[in-house]
Amino acid sequence: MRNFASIAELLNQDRPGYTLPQALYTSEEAFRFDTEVMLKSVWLYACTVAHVKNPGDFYVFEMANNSVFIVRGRDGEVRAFYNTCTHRGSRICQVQAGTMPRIMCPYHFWTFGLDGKLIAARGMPDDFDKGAHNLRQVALENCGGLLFICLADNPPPIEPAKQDIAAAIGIYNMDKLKVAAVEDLHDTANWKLVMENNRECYHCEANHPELLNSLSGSGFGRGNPEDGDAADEDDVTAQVERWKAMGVWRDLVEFPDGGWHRVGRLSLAHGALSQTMDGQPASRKLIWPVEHAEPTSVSVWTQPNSWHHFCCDHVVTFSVMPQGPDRSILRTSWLVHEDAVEGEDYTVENLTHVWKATNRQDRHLAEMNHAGIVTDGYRPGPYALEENLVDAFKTFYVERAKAALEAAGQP
Ligand code: 3BY
Ligand code: FES
Ligand code: FE
Repeated sequence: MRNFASIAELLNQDRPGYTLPQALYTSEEAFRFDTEVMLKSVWLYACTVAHVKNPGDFYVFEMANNSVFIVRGRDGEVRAFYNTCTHRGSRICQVQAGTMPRIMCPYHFWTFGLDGKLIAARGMPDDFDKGAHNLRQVALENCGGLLFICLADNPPPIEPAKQDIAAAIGIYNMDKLKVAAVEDLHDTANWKLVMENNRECYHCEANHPELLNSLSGSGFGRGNPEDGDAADEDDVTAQVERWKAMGVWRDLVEFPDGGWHRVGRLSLAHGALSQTMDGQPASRKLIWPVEHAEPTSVSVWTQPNSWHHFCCDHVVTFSVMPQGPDRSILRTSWLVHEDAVEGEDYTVENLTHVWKATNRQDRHLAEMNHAGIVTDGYRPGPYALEENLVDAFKTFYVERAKAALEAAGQP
């Protein structure tokens, strides 16, 4: 591994309760460190089981120089492989997503089973050992339908977060969903700023008219009477009782024990039943076990690169993929019931409207933030009280970064 002494020094300058030192957001070196060390030591959200619904379906996750594809095998298992051929290293999957009966490298047509085993390689010597040239597998875990990968040789433990996430979203049965729309937004901002922006609603009131139809401010959706949105305390208590009685309640947990997930059931504002412009479900086929819609969503946030909202009728899922010191991709996917028919049960326009608008507003905020941080005048600034989850993200980043350096013998 390269020497990252300068990064270790910057990490030691980090001040609790404040934003990071400038270079950790902006420098080429910090980006190399993030993508070569820090982000390889954690679980990264890639896509859902619905993105690879049938045997042969594949989906590509890209981070800086690394490209990994996720593919469903004939046995129904979902696996992840580096997107590089074991012959002379060509990239294999050339497009974002698709279906293939076998994995075939487009260069010299070495062919692999959907389980990564090399099946055919033309013109090799008699003593060629096919078994020694299977595709290189990447660790993958299925948390209730959300697929996480880890580029470490020895991934960190994923329990108990895995069970906890699965328990929270199991009622939405992701195996029965389909992807209705995907959008990639290219942000001219460091990935950590895209993430920090997601972890607070300090900016929401002034920036997100569409989202505020359904999302109440404080606590990311928990009704707060002072916001004049969701409901008053009594209503929230009554809602919780109702959802408990329906068997869909879920207590909020926030990054327990330095952990990497936050999950909870939240109230939607103004009685909205879904994150849509008119507050009505975007899809007529509900995806939760209750026959009618309720003003609530289960939301999942994971460190360091994802967040997800499970409404009664659809799921929106977000993955941040770092591409350069000031370039990040935000990939958003909208999922509906597999039986929902476009044009009849839902329209993509209505389904995607709120988050397409919100993502553009958030892109602008992250880009503005990055543009200010690169100036000579930037100094780490203090987090507001309601930016506690930005602080949690930053602290996770610093702690995991330090641990990864230490593990590599570079304390
Ligand atoms: O989607 C989210 O989780 C956060 C909450 C509020 C603003 N934001 C985009
Ligand atoms: Fe893949 Fe040659 S590099 S077949
Ligand atoms: Fe926002």
